[in-house]
Amino acid sequence: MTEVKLYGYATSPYVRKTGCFLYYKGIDFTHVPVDPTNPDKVIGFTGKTQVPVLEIDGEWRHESSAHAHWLDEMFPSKPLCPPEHRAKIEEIDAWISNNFLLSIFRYPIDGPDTLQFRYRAWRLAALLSAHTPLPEEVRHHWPEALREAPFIKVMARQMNLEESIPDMQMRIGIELAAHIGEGPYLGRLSAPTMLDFAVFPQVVWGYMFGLEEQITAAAHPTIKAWLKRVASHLPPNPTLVADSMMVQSLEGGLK
Ligand SMILES: N[C@@H](CCC(=O)N[C@@H](CS)C(=O)NCC(=O)O)C(=O)O
Repeated sequence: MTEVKLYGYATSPYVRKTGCFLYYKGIDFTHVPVDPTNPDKVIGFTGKTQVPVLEIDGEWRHESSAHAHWLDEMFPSKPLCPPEHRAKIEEIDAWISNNFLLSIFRYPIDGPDTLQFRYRAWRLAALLSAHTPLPEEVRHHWPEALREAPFIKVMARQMNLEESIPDMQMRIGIELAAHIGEGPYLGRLSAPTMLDFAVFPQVVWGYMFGLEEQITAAAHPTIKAWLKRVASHLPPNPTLVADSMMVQSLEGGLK
């Protein structure tokens, strides 16, 4: 039987994305948690500190979007990128990578040092600790650690920091709704693809794991209807965060 492993921490949107690819395809896999403060211990074999790492029968690869294509080669049923839609999928995937996913890291770059930011960062450290326990001292300084993370500083160079954070969030919400359009799935496609699974877990996980009170994006009727459709293809917790840390159900958030 094919052995599939996904190395990474669930606080990474890219790890959650590859995780949803696997869940959608119904592939049996092992999630191997990685401690972001000591990644070498588990993924030292890659020569890098980057997650996610997907391993299939001893061969491993980086890059979440590349994982979708590799999984389609290895497990063709339920394609994440059907060849007939490849051009459209690549175009929207570039928007997801260069706008939607990057925007998740904006707040630690130049957001104000509010109590809300600190609570969020501390909760992220708690969610990590459920898999790879972090020392109390490290957890306490997680807000500062996020602001100083070298890979987040690299991401900052790819963003337009002239645009205010509220304007960026508003623009990305509008662009997401436009990419869904009449649906039923992103790109107006008739079945879910890698695009839906790249976005979906990021929109819902904060509600499920104590980072936000509401699924904020679900305030938009087009996005809410799309979230319900995508959720129907995934397990109740498709995020890779430990079940024990769940505080609100996805089903409840989408009522
Ligand atoms: N383009 C990559 C981005 C992966 C990425 O940036 N992962 C972050 C975690 S969110 C990471 O591993 N950062 C630590 C590092 O690069 O050392 C992908 O899609 O897989």
